[in-house]
Amino acid sequence: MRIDVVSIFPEYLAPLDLSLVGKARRAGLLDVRVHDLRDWTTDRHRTVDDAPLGGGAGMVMRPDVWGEALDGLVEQGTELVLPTPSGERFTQRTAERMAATGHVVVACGRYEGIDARVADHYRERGVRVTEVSLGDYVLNGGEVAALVLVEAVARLLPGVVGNPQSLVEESHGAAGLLEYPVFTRPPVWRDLPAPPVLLSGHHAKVERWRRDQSLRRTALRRPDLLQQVPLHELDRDDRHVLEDLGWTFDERDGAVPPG
Ligand code: JD8
Repeated sequence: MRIDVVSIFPEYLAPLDLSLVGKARRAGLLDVRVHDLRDWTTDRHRTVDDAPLGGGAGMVMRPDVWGEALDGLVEQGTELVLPTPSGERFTQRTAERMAATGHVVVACGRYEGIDARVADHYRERGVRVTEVSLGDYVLNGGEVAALVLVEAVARLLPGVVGNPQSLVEESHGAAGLLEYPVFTRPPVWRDLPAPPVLLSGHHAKVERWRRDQSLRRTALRRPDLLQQVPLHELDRDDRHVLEDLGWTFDERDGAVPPG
C-alpha cells in the first residue's frame, strides 16, 4: 500500500519514521511519502494561501497550488482524503476500508482550510474523495489526522503487527466492544491485587471474565457502541451481565440501555 501525505509542515509527519510504522516502511510493507506543498508553488514567496472570498477572518489555502500538487499524485483508483472538522468521522471501519485501498493521498490543510473546489474538482474527475474528521474538537490543521490515519491503517496491513491475533480482541474490532482491562506482574502492586481469575490458569473462566469486563466497560462508557452489536452476538451470559446493568433486549431494536 502507498500513502502520500502533503503538508506545509512536512516535519510534522516525522513520527512516521518511528516505531511500528517506521519499521514497516523500512521493511517495505508500506510506502509512505511525505511532500511539502510549497514545492508546487511558483512565486518566490512560495505562497499557498489567500484572503477568503466573501470576507472573514483568516486565510484560505489556494486551489491552484493544491491542484498542481494533487495532479501529480492522484491516479486511477487513488482515494483522496481531506481531513476537516466538517468531515465524516474517521473510525476503525474507515481504517479497514482504506487498508484495502492500494493508494491513499492525504491533503493536510491549514489556516481556515482548503478552497472547497479542490474536493469537488477531483470528485468530478471520478476520484473517491473522503472528507474525514477525527472528532468533535477543533485542531489547527490536518497533520494530526494524517498521523492518526497512517498509523490506524498501517497496523492493519499484513506483517506490520507482530501478532495479528491482538488485532482481533482490541476495541472497535469485529466484536464492536471496548477491550477488557489488562494486567501483568507483579500479582500485587501497592496493595492492589490483580484479578485472581487471571492467575487461576482456568482459560474458560479467564475468557468469560474478559468478555464480562468488555461488556461492562462498553455499557458504561460507550452505550452507543453496544446498541450497534447484533442481538445474536450477545449470548445468555452476555445478557445476564447487561441485565444486571439495567439493559433490556428487543428483537427489533437490539440491546436497549437503561432509562
Ligand atoms: C483540517 C485547517 C483549522 C478548522 C478554522 C481552526 C480533523 N477533528 C478535527 N478538528 N479539526 C480538524 C482540522 C482542522 C483544520 C484542518 C482538519 C485545516 N484546520 C481550521 C476550521 C476552523 N481553523 C480535524 N480531521
